[in-house]
Amino acid sequence: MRITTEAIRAVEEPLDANHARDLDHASDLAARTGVDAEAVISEICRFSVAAPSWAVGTGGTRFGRFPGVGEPRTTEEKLDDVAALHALTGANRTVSLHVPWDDPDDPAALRAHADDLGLGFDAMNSNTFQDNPSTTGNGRISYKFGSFSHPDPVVRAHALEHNLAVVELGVALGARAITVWLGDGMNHPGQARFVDQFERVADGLHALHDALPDGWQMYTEHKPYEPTSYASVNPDWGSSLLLAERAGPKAKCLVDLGHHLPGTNIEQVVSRLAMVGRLGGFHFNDSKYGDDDLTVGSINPYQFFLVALELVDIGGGRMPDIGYMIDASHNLKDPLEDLAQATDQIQLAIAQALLVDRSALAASQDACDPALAAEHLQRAYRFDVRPLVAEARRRNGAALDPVSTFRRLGYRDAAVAERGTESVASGL
Ligand code: RM4
Ligand code: MN
Ligand code: MN
Repeated sequence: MRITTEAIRAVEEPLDANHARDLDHASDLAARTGVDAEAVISEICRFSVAAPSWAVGTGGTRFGRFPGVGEPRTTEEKLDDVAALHALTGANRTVSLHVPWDDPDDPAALRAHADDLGLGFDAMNSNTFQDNPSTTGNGRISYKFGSFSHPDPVVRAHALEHNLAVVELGVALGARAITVWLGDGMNHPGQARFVDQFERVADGLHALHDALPDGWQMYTEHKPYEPTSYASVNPDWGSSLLLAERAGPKAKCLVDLGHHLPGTNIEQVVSRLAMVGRLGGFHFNDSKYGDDDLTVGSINPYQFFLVALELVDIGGGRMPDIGYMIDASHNLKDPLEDLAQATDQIQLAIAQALLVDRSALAASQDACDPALAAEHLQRAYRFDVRPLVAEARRRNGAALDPVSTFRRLGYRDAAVAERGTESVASGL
């Protein structure tokens, strides 16, 4: 089933009158605080965030997985789901693949399918955190003790080969970036020398960097622990920056919002990386304890607003041109509903960040007046930007109310009819 603008409009017709009233009210309020609501709406219209192919199926934990129904059986069907999501949000124009969870036999056909759906391919993701017959030669090679950091050069060479194959696939699909998140590290103190592991990873990433086609970027993604319980080779933004610098100019750092130790000031991390020209992209999600992959904005919406504020600052009043991806896992919700909620939360935070009167904020900073600065932030954060975001979606041909409209359109029932109740999507 394809979701069309016409079908959305038909289902949402009863919402139109209230939406128009809410939009007028929000525009008036914005004008009174000196902000042009139109500028906010048009920036939200422009913004897009990639959907992760691994999150259109139900996620699991190490204690088990409770699959949903009508899950996509192939990468093509994952794209169909992302197209449905994009029809509802107007803001998921690309999909980020994860290889070999996605391992298309015919990349040209997959690209044609994406073209037909109006989708493009965002950063590719490699996977050397698991052994997989198609990448590790049916058990001949194992990443049990690391991939790029492994003491055995044969294993390291395989890890590089896999990453190069991911880039090659990305080229065929029209992608322009690869995200490298490694499970490498130590589960036990004394298992390896920190410096040896780091140097090997740095060498591997450097080799990958030098093989990147023109116009490509690579993103190094840090994470403090898991699957390593003692030390990850790339645990924090400082290490990520060192690795990116060692790799070369096409390497930048990716910030996954859930990959920080509790209490880390993520917006400051974002600022630092941007300051040195190495902020490459984001994996949006939210976190209570660790890498929980919870829905964006569901735990720390204020922190997320501050991150968006930093981004708008970096972009000089717009979202800067870097890689934006969602990285989430949903054990209980319908994955498409969760991704629609995540996208909505991202749009809301950007709209709030755009509502901050930047010159007034700068004046309060120069005047050493933190109380006034707080007034500016709170005024924007407490502003109900939902009508502005809904209007941006409507102008993009998408839904005022994505989740309700998704339900009314019966997309999941149609997917069950086509795919059955037993299908299990590859991924987490
Ligand atoms: C990791 C990390 C990567 C993601 C995998 C599935 O924790 O967030 O970005 O690709 O999970
Ligand atoms: Mn991630
Ligand atoms: Mn993660």
